[in-house]
Amino acid sequence: MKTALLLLAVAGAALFSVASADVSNAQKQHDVNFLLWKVNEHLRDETHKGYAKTFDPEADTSHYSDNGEAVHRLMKELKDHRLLEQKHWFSLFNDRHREEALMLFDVFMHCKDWVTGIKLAAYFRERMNEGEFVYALYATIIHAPLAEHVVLPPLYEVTPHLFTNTEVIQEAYAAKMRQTPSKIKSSFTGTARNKEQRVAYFGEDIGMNTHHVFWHLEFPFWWRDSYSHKLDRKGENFFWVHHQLTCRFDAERISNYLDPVEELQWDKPIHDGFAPHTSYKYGGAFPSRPDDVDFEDVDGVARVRDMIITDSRIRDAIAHGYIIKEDGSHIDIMNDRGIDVLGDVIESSLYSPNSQYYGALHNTAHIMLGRQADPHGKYNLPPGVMEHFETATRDPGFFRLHKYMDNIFREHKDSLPSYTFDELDFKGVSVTNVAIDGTLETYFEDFEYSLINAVDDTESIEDVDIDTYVPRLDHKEFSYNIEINNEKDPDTLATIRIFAWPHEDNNGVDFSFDDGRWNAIELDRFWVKLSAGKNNIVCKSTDSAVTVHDVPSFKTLMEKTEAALSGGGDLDLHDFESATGLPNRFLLPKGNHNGMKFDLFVCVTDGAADAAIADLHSKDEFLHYGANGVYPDKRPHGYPFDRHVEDERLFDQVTNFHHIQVKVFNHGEHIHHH
Ligand SMILES: [Cu+2]
Repeated sequence: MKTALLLLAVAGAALFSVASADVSNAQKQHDVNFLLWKVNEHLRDETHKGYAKTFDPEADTSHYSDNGEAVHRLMKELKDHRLLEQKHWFSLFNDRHREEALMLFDVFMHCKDWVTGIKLAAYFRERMNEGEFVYALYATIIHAPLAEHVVLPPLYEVTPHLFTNTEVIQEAYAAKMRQTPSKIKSSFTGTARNKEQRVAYFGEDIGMNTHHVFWHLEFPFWWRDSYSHKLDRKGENFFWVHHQLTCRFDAERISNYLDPVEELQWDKPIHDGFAPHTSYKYGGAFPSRPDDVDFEDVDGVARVRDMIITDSRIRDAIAHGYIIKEDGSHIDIMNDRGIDVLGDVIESSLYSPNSQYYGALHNTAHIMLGRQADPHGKYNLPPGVMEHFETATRDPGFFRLHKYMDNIFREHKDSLPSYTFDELDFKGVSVTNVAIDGTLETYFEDFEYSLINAVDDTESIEDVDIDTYVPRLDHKEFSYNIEINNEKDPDTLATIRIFAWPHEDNNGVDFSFDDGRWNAIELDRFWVKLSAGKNNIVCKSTDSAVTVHDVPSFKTLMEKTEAALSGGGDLDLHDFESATGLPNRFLLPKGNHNGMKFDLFVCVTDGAADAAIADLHSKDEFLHYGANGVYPDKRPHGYPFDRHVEDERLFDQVTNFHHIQVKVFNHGEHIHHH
């Protein structure tokens, strides 16, 4: 049985915190469905329409935990006509856009009951920019205790423009005009002449894009604890989620006989250009970037020189082993906690102890890279793909930028002492065998999603089905079969950590142990209670704690909700409540025809010492990366491979670790449904 990597807080102080037992989960799901359905059109639910027309948000401030302070602020902006117009692009990295979206989020978070929340949502949906509205509502549903059981519809069906190629969207508009049901084929952006195209299935995967958006929604850089609570280990999570993307992307590249990613450098050309083939719903096409352009200063954002200064201040902190706070005092980073502070500094989030001095390397870098097509604003181009979490990973520059930051993190991790035998040893527990049941094999399968929310329509004409299908990487099911001998007491709590890394690079040269372990991909992490003597633990790939399953389609979600509402039945969508995690389909890198070699490690450590919360084993929640509460594992992410390894023989001597070599195959299988 799995234990949560993160547990939900039982109660929250702020938004929607008063339990309203009179509103069923099905009703809540209905409300959210209809608030997100065709967000660029007017509301379609009759009750919501009524709210939008007649509700006065400021009339009764007893519904708000802040006496209506947040709602007065937003209403003043609205009445003064200062808010961003509708039918205009929205970017979270635009300071004013973000400010407006967060004003709405703030209103929601101070609302004490569900019905008032829905009245507000209906009211502002008809009046605020659609992008701001969607962002604020998603953030609210994720963080608001009262919205706990609500499932957010797949983002690629709510705002399909940010996930779907322009050519496909154009065909969808044509199909709508002709009222012809259509299934349109989606292809990745480049051609075979572009080697980067071989790994486009990774960066352009709609599930991967959604994962990236959700992670940044769970751990927003703009988060203030006054919204409700502290986001535990936010900075370290920032490092870890992007580190895993970096390692996984490199494993995909090796699978496809490509060199690992090279890091971006501010004073060197950006080697790979990018043509996004993606357009805003409003505001034209995402800008392209040719190959080998030099970084230019971006007016109103930063000079290249500023980036280099920020970079060297951060590297100085790593070399010194401390961060200088705004008041001049020091925070020691030469310990397990250091990575968390450094993550806050590098992103930077509002948790950064000194953004005045250390800047906002990651966020500014995203904008810098996003603007290289029009750095001086001469052509009035909208923001680039790097300025949206939905689209950023499409650009190969994203992974180069993150490799650059990952190397800064590595500089810090490498400055910490290696783990010793005594630290790693779990005396009395040994892993006697590890085997894989089944084969490690990947394939592609077409996946269909609806574009109905991409196109304009009128209420008087019936919808026709307009779908697109796109190949997605997936793998066959397998299990880890782990034999553990326990000489300690029965019921000994143990943490099981499973990692794998590519054994050799694309030229067939073996990675050193120290480089290999830095590239380790986390496959699973969970807690078990060991019986005395022999234990045989079988753990399925489908249950991995680092992955999530596909959320049902928007249409299915609506059908299930309406059926539950009219039949009074239960709406059981529990499995989909957290969408934060890599798609389970991506658990294994693609591999190749000959079988790509991986070193797979199973590490069993002392669960009682690792646990940050009590009763770890009995918790059945499954909220990986989640946000509300304490992270259950005290160890740093990546433990025990997060620190540099001086002598790899140690990892053979520790009997509670076990290592096997496996191969991941891909035989070119592609399952079509058309
Ligand atoms: Cu990111």
